[in-house]
Amino acid sequence: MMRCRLLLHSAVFGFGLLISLRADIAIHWSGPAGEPYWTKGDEPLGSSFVWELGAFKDDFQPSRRNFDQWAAYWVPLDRVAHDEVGGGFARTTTLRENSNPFTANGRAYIWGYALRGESDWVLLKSDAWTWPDLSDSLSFPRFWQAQTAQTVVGEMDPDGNPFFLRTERFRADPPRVYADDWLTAVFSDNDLDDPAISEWDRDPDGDGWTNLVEMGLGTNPLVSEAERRDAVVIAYDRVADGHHLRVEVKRNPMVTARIQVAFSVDRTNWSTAAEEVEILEDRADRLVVRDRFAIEALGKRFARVEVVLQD
Ligand SMILES: [Ca+2]
Repeated sequence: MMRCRLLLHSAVFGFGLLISLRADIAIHWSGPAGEPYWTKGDEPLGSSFVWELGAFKDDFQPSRRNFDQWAAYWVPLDRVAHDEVGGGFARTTTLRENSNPFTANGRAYIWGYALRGESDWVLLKSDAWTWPDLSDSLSFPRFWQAQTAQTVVGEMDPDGNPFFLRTERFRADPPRVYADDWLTAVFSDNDLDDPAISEWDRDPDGDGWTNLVEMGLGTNPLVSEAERRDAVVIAYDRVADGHHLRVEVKRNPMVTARIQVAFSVDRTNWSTAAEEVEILEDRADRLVVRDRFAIEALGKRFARVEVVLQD
């Protein structure tokens, strides 16, 4: 009797261990190497073309008619630059949670798009590309290959002649890009190799704004422009108890950086807390805040815009 109970315990333990080992599922996703990948203008895709594996949240169904809304619903799980030498792309990533929109049996897509220049896009889907159910101990790794997919936009010619995939061109913004991709898009390879130019805290155009700030506000880090004068506007709002600083910031809607405004009385201690900073407008392309304290109450007040890198 005693022996039987022990066996049962070890069996339960073994089952629990099996589930925890299966909780992460590998997804291998790729487009074949050595094939011609072309832009709509019949140019070979370069390394500023990226491929993302992801899904659309809120059950959004991407189509040619609603292309201008894709970026708002898109959530990437993984991304890779196009291999302009070998052609194609290949990555292995891991699904760790069935969080929205990577819900069990939900549809996966591969979206390829140009980081700069024209909006050249390819969107691939397949009935077989559904997210694994991580609670199912029998889920298995996925192998998703572009040549087995259908195009939502873009043209595919499975025999690879004259092209394997060709993009389509849209008048719409691509999804938000990550910080490192912004660097790749705005700096040349030589600049990227030179930390004195392309590190986040550098200011190659000498306008007093670091590269990090230029990214967050969507200005050009290599050209000191007049347009930046309205990238940050500081004004006063007259409220009952006096004058309150109002700061309006143009945000770069294409990047994942966080933008916030901090206030200070001594330029040493800065606060972004809600007790001091009232958010008046919080949009992808614009942030407007107001100081909760009147200048008259504190004597003086300073404001600064902070750009914080995010994954
Ligand atoms: Ca600068």
